Amino acid sequence: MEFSEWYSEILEKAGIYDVRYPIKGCGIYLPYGFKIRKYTFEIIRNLLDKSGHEEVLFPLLIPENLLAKEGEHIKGFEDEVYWVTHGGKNPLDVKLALRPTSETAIYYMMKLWVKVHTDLPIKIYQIVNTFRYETKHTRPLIRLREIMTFKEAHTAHSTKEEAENQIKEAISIYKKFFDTLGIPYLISKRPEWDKFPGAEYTVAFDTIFPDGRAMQIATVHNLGQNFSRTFEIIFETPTGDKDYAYQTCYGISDRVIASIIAIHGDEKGLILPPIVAPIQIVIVPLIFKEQKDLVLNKAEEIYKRLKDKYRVYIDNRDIRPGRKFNDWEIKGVPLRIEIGPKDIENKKITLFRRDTMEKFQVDESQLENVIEKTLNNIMENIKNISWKKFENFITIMDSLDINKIKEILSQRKGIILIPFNEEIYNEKLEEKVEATILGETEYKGNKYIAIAKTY
Ligand code: P5A
Repeated sequence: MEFSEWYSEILEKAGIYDVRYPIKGCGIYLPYGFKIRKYTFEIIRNLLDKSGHEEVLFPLLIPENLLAKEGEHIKGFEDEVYWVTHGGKNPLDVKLALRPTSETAIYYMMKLWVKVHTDLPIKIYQIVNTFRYETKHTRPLIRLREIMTFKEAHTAHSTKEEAENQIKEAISIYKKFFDTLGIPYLISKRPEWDKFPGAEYTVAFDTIFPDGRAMQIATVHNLGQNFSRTFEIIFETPTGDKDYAYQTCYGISDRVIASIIAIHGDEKGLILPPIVAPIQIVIVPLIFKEQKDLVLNKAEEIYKRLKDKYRVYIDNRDIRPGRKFNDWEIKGVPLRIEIGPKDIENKKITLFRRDTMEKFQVDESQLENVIEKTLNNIMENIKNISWKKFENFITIMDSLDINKIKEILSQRKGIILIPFNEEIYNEKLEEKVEATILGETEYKGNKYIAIAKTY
């Protein structure tokens, strides 16, 4: 089955996201999808909180004069901004933008917060919805017009070095985040023509979807003093001079959820990393008439043993076990416990793991140990598989061969790495290969230009 068809089907069948809302690029997180989102963004929240970031919440509306203040920035976004022009029937004095991102809102306030070097650094983030009138083909959770889960971090520092170190910290946070989810990535420095509007440079994380196309899943931007000059974020240095703050920002979005789905899933449905699975263990009682109570009591007993440590659910529906198995396989529940009269008699429990589709028995007394090991093992396994697939999608070439590149990109796709060479590193190359230059990257110790068909 073609990837995009599989993807649409899984969003619906697993109860993740409903695309039928009557606005293009906007959809609904259903309860199961919402929980995946919640656990996923809890991971990044923890990583940010632990590294000295503080969560804030800014207004959705940005007055036109603020949004337009930084020249490059507004040039980059002007075609994508939604405008609020009226309050009821009255035209507004100042048009208000629905934030496409929040630099201008946040940096206006930072000017008020920063006076001396001791007010720095500031490291804040918010998880909010943003709006971009995307003109490219919209796709659920991938290219949204209302980006429902936009995690944006913004920092300000008193030296250039500190801002540079912040970029390193942001990259290491995102690495940990994607590693925790088993999402493989290539990190590259975007070319000049593709950097974030208003940034000095942009570093991006790209993963590869099953159809071989690259997907930008995170970006980290060094803003230098561009915005601080425009927004007059000025501080007094230890020697009594004045300087503009050095700034960075970095963001991820719902694309992370799309990646979890796309990268780990198989033809049967989702395979969720246990850490984000809304249900980590489902208990399915195999009910036969005479022993109904015996089985249900056992299921309840096992549930009680596990519920404090795991997200467990007993599926008591009055339908055939086969249907239940199928439902939970589509939903990607990592581990299933089957409880039947025979097993109870033998003091055994039957486990099934979604990633390998293996069924095996354990002694009842060993249940907790085995579950802990198996869930860890599932995570390791899906991470290894996804990195293997990713690496199979990487083609290293020892020289620039336009025809070969085009051929690979039209068939297997993936990411092509060609040796870095300043002379060929320009927008013309994109036209020649009819693909996107992701940027310059280091791969296994060598420097390359990364090229791919992208989303
Ligand atoms: C960094 C955070 C920014 O907006 N400002 C604050 C900076 N960078 S960005 O690259 O433009 O966006 C950050 C990440 O958001 C994802 N993204 C999207 N996701 C879904 N739908 C969209 N229309 C969309 N546009 C951007 C990308 O993962 C991007 O890296």
